[in-house]
Amino acid sequence: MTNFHISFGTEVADALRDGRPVVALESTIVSHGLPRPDNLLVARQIEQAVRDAGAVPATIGMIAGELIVGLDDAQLTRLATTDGVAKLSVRDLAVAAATGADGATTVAATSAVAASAGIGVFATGGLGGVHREAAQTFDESADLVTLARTPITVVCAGVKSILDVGATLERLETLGVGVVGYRTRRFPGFYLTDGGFDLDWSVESPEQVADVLIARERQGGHHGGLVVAHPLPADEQLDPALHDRTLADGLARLARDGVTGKAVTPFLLAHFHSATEGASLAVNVRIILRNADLAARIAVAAVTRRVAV
Ligand code: PSU
Ligand code: MN
Repeated sequence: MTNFHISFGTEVADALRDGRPVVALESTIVSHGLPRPDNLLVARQIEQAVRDAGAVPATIGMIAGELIVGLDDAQLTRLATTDGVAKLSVRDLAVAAATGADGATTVAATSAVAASAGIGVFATGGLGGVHREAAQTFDESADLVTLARTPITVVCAGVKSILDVGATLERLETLGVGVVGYRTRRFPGFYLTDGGFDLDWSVESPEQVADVLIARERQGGHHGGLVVAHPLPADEQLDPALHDRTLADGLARLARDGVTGKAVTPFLLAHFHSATEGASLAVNVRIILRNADLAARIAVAAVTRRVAV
């Protein structure tokens, strides 16, 4: 049963029918989060990382108004290389479908569609969150409120340090979204290993995440999303001094250029990629590939445990 009209890639449809592990992947990082031409290559590498760890990748996006779970290579190429691909949050999905748009799904939209399609694990880079200045602008990503009502496990490297990390953690708490560190009690800051805040819980293995998922299921239907925060090892993070300089400069440009709304996140990411001459891009790619690998191992463990219990 699905709430959206969804078309499935053949491989994903087969895997879901057979109860094999599947990992959802978003397309906004491909169309809006990473520069061309790397974006398409990285999109394929992410899928390969999921496969290498034993699961089937289901990259989600919209082609000519059709919501697709498991884009094929031609469709992925179209979203990665065409101008005018819309950035779709949950609220955009119906209008985009009705108008026949091409669109890439954010964490929020990907989570909603994946859960609706029966996929329980999702890998991304960093979650959207509360923007700095949100007290004035009210700019808080719909990723947060969507996770409050969507039963899915999102593997991410925390939230980007371009956001207000502390406020984001507070909102996740209010919204009832579970947050566990993967082998850490510190919430990661995406480019940075340590985002500066403590976590209440940590898990040690994919099997332990699977145990959490089984417990949630047995406790009934009141659970929404679960964030598995997976930091980069400290020796792989972006140089913190370079990070701080780039962020200060990016925020100043944001204010100067009057960038607002859904353009904020892509603007700051693009600024990082150009200002660090690719260093942040390399870090960004590492984050996503590591998260894809961990998400796949969680999906495998969840399938194995469920058969075992
Ligand atoms: N993290 C990344 N790159 C991205 C995003 C997150 O490393 O491109 C995208 C995700 O799709 C996320 C979105 O859902 O940015 C958040 O945008 P906004 O702040 O407008 O909600
Ligand atoms: Mn926003």
